[in-house]
Amino acid sequence: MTTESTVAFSPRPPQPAPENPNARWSVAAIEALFALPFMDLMFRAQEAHRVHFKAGEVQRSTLLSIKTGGCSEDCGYCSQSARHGTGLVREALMPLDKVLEHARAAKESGSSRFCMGAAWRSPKEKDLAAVIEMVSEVKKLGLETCVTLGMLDAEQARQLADAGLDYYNHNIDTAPENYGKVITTHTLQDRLDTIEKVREAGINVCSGGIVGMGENQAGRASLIAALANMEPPPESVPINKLIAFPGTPLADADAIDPFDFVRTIAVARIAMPASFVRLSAGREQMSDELQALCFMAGANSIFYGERLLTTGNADADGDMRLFARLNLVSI
Ligand code: SAM
Ligand code: DTB
Ligand code: SF4
Repeated sequence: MTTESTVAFSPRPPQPAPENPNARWSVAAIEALFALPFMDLMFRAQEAHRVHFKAGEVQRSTLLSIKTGGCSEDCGYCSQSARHGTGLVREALMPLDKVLEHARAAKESGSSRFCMGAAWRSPKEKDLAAVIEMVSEVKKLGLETCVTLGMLDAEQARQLADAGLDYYNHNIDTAPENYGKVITTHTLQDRLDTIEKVREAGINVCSGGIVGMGENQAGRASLIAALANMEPPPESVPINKLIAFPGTPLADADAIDPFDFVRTIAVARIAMPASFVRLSAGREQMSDELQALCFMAGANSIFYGERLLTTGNADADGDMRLFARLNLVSI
C-alpha cells in the first residue's frame, strides 16, 4: 500500500505535537482518535510510545491492601464500600512487620514499586503516621513507594513527601459528566483538589480510571481528555477494566468489548505520550493475546503479584512466561 492511500483512509485528527505532552486536548480530538481504524490507531500509538519509551520495557508494581473494607464512600464499582452488601470481611490497618514481609517478597519477585492501598475516604492522623513509617521502611528495601489513601489536605501531602513517598495514586475514575452517577459521597473536584496538593508537595501523580462501567466511547474520550489535560498529565496512568464485584451497584455492568479496551489504552498512550500507562485491574480475565495487544497499544506498566486489593490478579509465573514470549523487559 502506498503512503498516499494510507493517508487517504486515515486522516490524522488535529492533535498536539507529540513533543509537547502538555498541550491541551479537546474531547473532540480524543473522540477522533477513538474513531480511527484499529490498525491506524495502533500504529499511531506505537509511534507515540517510541518517542518517549523503549517499546518492550514494562514497569512492574506490586499492590497490597493495608486496610481493607468498611469504607464510608459509595463508589459504585468498589467491593470495599460499607454501603454495598458485598460480604467483604473488614480488616484493620496491617501492622508494619506484615507490610514489610509483603514488600520483601515483592522486591524478590522483581517488582520495582510497592503500592499500598487503604479503604479510606481520607486518612486520620494516627493512621497517616503509621503509613508514613511504612513508606520510610519500604523505601529502605530499595523499592519505589506508592500509596492510595483517599483525599489528602496539603499538610498530609507534605508529610508523605517528607517521608520520601514517590507516587500517590488517586484516580478520577470516570468521565466528569458521569462522576455523579457512579459516586455521590465526594465530587470530582474533591479528587482534583487532592491531586493538586500531591503535585504541590512534589510527589509524582498516579491517576487514571476504570472502563467497562457502562460508559460509551464518548465517555472514555472525556475521561482520557480530563487526564491528559492535567498540568502536567499524571506520570502514571492506570487503566482499570471493571471487575464486576457481586453486591456492588455495577455487578451486572456489560463487559467492555476487548478491542475497545485496547483502543482506550492506545488513545491514552497518544494523549499522554510521556506517561506510564498501566494495564491495571482486569488482567486476570484477559488472554495472553489480549494483553499482548495492550502492550502493543502502549501499555508499559502492570500490577504484578497474586492479588490486587480484594480480588485476584494474573498469575505471576504466567506473566513472566508471557514477558519471555514477547521479549518484554522489566524495568
Ligand atoms: N480509597 C482510595 C481511593 O478511592 O482512592 C484508595 C483505594 S481505591 C480501591 C483505588 C482504586 O481502585 C479506585 O480509584 C478504582 O480506580 C480502583 N478500583 C476499585 N474497585 C475496582 C473494581 N471493581 N474494578 C476496577 N478498579 C477498581
Ligand atoms: C488502580 O488504579 N488500580 C488498583 C490501584 N490503583 C490501587 C486497584 C484495583 C482494584 C481492583 C479491585 C480490587 O481488587 O478490589
Ligand atoms: Fe472507598 Fe476508595 Fe472504594 Fe471509593 S474506591 S469505596 S473511596 S476504597
